[in-house]
Amino acid sequence: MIDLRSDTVTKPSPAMRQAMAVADVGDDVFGEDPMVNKLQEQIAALFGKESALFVPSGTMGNEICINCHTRPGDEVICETGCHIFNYESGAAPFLSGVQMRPVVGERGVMTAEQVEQVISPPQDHFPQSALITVENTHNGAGGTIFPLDELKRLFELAQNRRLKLHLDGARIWNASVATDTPLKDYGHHCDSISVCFSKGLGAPVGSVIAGSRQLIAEAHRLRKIYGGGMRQVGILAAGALHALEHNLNRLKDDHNHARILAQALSNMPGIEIDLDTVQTNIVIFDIAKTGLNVLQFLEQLKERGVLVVPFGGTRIRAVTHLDVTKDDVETAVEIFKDVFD
Ligand code: TLP
Repeated sequence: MIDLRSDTVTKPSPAMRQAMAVADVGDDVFGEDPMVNKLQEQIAALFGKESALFVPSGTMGNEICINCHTRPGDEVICETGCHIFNYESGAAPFLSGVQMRPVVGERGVMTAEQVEQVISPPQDHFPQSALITVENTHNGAGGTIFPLDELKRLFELAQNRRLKLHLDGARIWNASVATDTPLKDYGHHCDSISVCFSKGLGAPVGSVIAGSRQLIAEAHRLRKIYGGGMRQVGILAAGALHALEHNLNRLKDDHNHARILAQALSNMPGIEIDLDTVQTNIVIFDIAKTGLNVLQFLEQLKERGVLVVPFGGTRIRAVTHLDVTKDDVETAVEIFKDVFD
C-alpha cells in the first residue's frame, strides 16, 4: 500500500528502533531522563531559545503555549485554515477559555496589516487580543511556506502591541530545508514554537516546545495538568534525536516527490490544483470537475493500492514522506491516471 494520507504514518526504521532500544532512560517527571534532557537542550539551542520541553503531541504543544500566553476571555488571532483553529477539536476555547479570531490569508499567509486591523482596542467591550499564531508550513493551504519577512513583521507588530506570537512549527523542518533558512531565524521571531518529530522527520511520537525559561517553567506545570507528564520517555526522545540527525536534509526528496505527483495530477482531466501551493511535501487537489464522488474515489484508489485523505468538500490531500520512494510516487501517478480515466 502506498500510504499518502499523512507524513504521520511513517514507521521507525531499524536504525531508529535500535537507537530507541538502547536509550539510557530516567524518570522525566523528575527531570531525570538523559535522552529527553539532551533533546530539549538540542532544540532550545537550534532555535535560539532559553529552554524547551518534550510533549507527547503537536496538539499538546500548541495548546500548552496558548494557555501560557493568554487568560480566559482573551482573543487569539490566527489564519483561518490553521491547525489550531480547525483540527484541534476546539481545544483552545475548551482548555484556555479563549476566543479565536480567524483572518483569511492567501495560501495560508496572513499579513501584519491584516492582523493589525483585528487587534482589539483596550476597552472593556472587547475580548483582549493576547496572541497571534502562525503555522509554518501551513498544512491546510497545502504545505505552503510562511515567508520569514512576514513573520518578522508580525513579530514586530506583536511586540509593539504587547501581544505574544506562537509558531506552530509542526513542519518547520520542511520550511527550513525548502528555503535554506536556519532554524534560529524562526526561533528569533516568535515567543514560543512547537515542533513535531512524528511528521516528516519520521519518529513515532513526540513534539517539543521552546521559549523563555519562564514560559517553559509554566509549560511544565501545564503539561502535568494536561496529563502529559511521562516517565521513562527517553525511548521516544531517542527516536526524535535519531530523526534530527538522519532525516532532516532528506526532506528535499519528499518535496521533489510532491512536485512530481502534483505536476502529473495537474495534467489529468478534471483535476484542479494550484501548483503554487506545492512548496513542500503536501499536495491538495480538487476532484469536483471529474464528476467522481469523493468516497468512491478514495475506495477505488484504495483497491488499487493508494491511500489519501478527503480534505473538505471535493478536496483531497496527499502527503509525501520518508516511507514513500520515487518509484512509489510514479506508481501512484499511474494509479491516479487509471482511476480518472
Ligand atoms: N496534523 C495532522 C492532522 O491532525 C491534520 C496531519 O495529518 O497533517 N500542527 C500542524 C500544522 C499539524 O499538521 C498537526 C497534525 C499538528 C499541529 C498536531 O500534531 P499531533 O497530531 O502530533 O497532535
